[in-house]
Amino acid sequence: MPLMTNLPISRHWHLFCRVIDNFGDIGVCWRLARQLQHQHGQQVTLWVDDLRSFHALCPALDVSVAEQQRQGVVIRYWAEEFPELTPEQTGDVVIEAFACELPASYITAMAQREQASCWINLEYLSAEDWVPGFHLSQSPVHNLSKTFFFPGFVAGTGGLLYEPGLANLPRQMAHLSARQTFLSGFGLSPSLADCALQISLFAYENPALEGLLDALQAFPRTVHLLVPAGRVSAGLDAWLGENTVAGHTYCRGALMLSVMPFISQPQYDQLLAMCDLNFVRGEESFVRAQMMGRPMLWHIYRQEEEAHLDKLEAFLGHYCRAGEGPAGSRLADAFRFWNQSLPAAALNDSQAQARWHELLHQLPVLQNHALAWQKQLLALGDLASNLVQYATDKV
Ligand code: TRH
Repeated sequence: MPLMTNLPISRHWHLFCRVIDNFGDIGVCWRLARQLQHQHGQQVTLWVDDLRSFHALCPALDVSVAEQQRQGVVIRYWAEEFPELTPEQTGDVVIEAFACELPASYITAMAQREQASCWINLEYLSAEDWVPGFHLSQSPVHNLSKTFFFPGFVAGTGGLLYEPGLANLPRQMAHLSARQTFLSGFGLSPSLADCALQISLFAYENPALEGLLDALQAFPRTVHLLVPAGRVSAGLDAWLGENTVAGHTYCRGALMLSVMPFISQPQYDQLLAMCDLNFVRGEESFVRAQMMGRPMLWHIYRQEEEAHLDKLEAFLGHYCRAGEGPAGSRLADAFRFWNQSLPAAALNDSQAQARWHELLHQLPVLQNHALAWQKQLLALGDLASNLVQYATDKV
């Protein structure tokens, strides 16, 4: 019997990524590029304007080389001066990530193709109600049409970015020996045997950090907090009263705090998978924790005029449904507190500490909730497959 394959016909995909700040833009694009290649057999070129940020997620990248191949994906440095491409050299499918605006010469070349490219603007993730209404909307540009493709949490959106097998990672990291081996790779050998909980922390600068650390220090059981170096590091140093160094563990009361370097994307996945609770941020780490079925608390990317708070509430409206009663509303309040939308003044220090402790005691319930939520998201199909299905129908 011939081997049946569901792979669609291989097209040439060009992904364009401008790194605005942090790691989310390239984090999404790099993951999508790999998935299109590995899972869907597509030929992928990723144009990116910041190889240094990319290198943090993918240490195998050579930042001094303008064109290279990594994990089956062609990576090209998107310099200010864009090379002249012939129409045939443009992509069959062209994705501009997060409205990054393609080079004018590239659009001109695309417009001269015999068979029109499928041109897609991949949008930022939002749980707001208007998203399904705008998903797959079209905008005419010259003689071309651009499609707005929205990831999302509900039917009628493009779903979320995750690959098959991701949900199995927590099981693989559940064994003590797997976690110890992982940590020893970063020079860390804390005593995990007596540790009740492991928590990862990835966040922006956050005024609520001090209260969280106070609460962990005072927790009745040992908590292991793992922190990749980054924007939260200064807050840790201030609280600890010393300059933290990656590869070291600091003990304060019940808190065992291990500092890690900024790790590669697959290693970060392992970290999320092994923790009982993950503090995540932005877009990509936020989605990873959800698609692994792990409890998480989100530090949302701040926007002008507090626009991010509407996005936070829209997400909480789905994630912490009213039907879940007081537990759901307490969980929503924890998100609000972490994002300062529930003002710190609303809770005094001991109330805030009691809330954190309550949340930690609730983790088994939150774990069940995370799995139920993951199941709901899985039903939407994954973003890369949804994109392939949409685009390959067109080209
Ligand atoms: O870095 P982020 O805050 O990214 C973004 C950007 O700021 C973007 O402009 C903004 O629009 C968006 O947020 C909302 O957070 P995010 O999205 O979680 O991306 C982080 C990436 O870094 C993700 O792919 C996981 C990865 N990562 C590692 O590879 N190693 C690490 O050690 C850590 C902590 C993260």
